[in-house]
Amino acid sequence: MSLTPLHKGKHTLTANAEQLMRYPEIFFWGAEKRLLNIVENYLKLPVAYDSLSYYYSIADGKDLGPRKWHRDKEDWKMVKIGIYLNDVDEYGGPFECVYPEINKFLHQTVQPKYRVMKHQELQQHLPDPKSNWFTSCTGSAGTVVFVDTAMYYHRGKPPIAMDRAALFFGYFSRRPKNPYFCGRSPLSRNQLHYLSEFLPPDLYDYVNWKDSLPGIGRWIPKNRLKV
Ligand SMILES: O=C(O)CCC(=O)C(=O)O
Ligand SMILES: [Fe+2]
Repeated sequence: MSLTPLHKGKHTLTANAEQLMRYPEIFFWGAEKRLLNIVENYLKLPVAYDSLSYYYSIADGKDLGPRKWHRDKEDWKMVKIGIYLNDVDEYGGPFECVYPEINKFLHQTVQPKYRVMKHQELQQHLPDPKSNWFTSCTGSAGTVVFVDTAMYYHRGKPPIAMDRAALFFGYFSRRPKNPYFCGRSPLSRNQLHYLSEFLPPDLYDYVNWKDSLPGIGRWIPKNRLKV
């Protein structure tokens, strides 16, 4: 992906549907039964697989978009599986997540709920900003991160030394709290139907979970994540 004039000034580039459809094996990787079982075990509910997003984060140090501390709004609990496509050190935009104790404190104190905060701002909410309050997931290319991005405050640290390429696969329950915030991947429902035809038949409902939403739920338009 190049920095054409169209991309200039953007902190994060994403792959579009056509680019993702060129490599369906990436989508299929996220539909592995072993991964779905891990997610189901955590959610204790039937799982929806919300496909994936590709983020290419430019080393511009800007504290914007998913680089601000936030919680994802799709469901009460969810799982994201992130994979780094290049080595990521502390200057290369590691994924970061607040520790459980502090996260609990933030749930109790931050208003409004789901408030999005720059690093400095979140620090002001902490009882002891100098304490160890988050984990930083540095790792080599191929590192895999499992995280509940709905329950836990998280961010991609703004990269300053090196661009960071990563994939994020999304999972939540089949009856998510906010269908409007689901479907973050650029793939259309038709493309998801098409891809799921190549999967074992018992996986069809994981991918096409929207088909079984009651009422108008399934017609709620996609709220594409803008980064
Ligand atoms: O780019 C990152 O590391 C953060 C991504 C993120 O917030 C998400 O996928 O929910
Ligand atoms: Fe997020």
